[in-house]
Amino acid sequence: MIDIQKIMASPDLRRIGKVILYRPSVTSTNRVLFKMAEAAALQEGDGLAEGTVLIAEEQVAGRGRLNRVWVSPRGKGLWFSVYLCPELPPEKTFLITFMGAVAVAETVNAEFGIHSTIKWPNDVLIQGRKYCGVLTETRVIERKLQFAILGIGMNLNQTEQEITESYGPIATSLRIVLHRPLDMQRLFEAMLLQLDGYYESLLQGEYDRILEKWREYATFLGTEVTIISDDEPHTGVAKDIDENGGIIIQLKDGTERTFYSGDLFL
Ligand code: BT5
Repeated sequence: MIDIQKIMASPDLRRIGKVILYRPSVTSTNRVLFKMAEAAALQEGDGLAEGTVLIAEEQVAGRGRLNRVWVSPRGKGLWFSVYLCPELPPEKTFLITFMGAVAVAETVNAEFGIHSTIKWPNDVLIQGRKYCGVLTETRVIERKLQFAILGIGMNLNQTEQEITESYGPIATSLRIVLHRPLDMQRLFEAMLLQLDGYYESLLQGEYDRILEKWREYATFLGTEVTIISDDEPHTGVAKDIDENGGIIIQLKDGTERTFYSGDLFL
């Protein structure tokens, strides 16, 4: 369904997408690529080029944060992962997730002239409904990041019925928003180009470029939100993100609290 040779031959890609592995069906692209990266670290295999992408037509055990399920039906979306080895302090790996979300929002908005927004920490939404989730998994040894697997799942071609049957009105697909089926090849290629560009910024230490873009899309900043963290709801105004990607919320009693995990309700 996707001509990976054509993308790999693109002269514009520096790292991400120079090597693309394609599988009809996997458990989870994150899981499979993580295992490949571990094997490469132990030098069991032939090594793995930084920026290698693994894309699958379907995932039978796609996952979200906290081992939640990420539903990834065959041919209905882009389900892929990228192998990255940036020199980054472990507490800055949130930038990889942010970079992924920004690249998705930017690509989709430019391709289709629509307005994606980002919801902390890892969702991309249209009209308030989630069509993309990002999951970064890392291997850290002695406080050093060995590698990161950036996983991106984008709902493209599910119908309204298929989406609402699975998740209700909180989710959507680009097909629902655009009222037409999507050309995966074109979108995937455009996605990898954006990612490759932002990854170069990350490697150059241009964290502000990523953070500024992220804030631009994070339209919930400055609005009242509820975060459920450790099973406790907290309501207040989302002020900003801190230097380690935590969300700073001014609670109703006027105090500010920073959360590093949780689910945000807008
Ligand atoms: C995420 O987790 O949003 C991260 C999703 C990352 C998926 C990619 S696909 C390629 C790579 N390989 C993987 O195995 N994973 C990555 P989280 O914020 O925890 O959201 C998970 C929640 O989103 C679930 O509990 C469901 O409520 C909902 N959900 C599941 N599948 C969905 C889908 N296809 N579209 C929208 N929402 C979904």
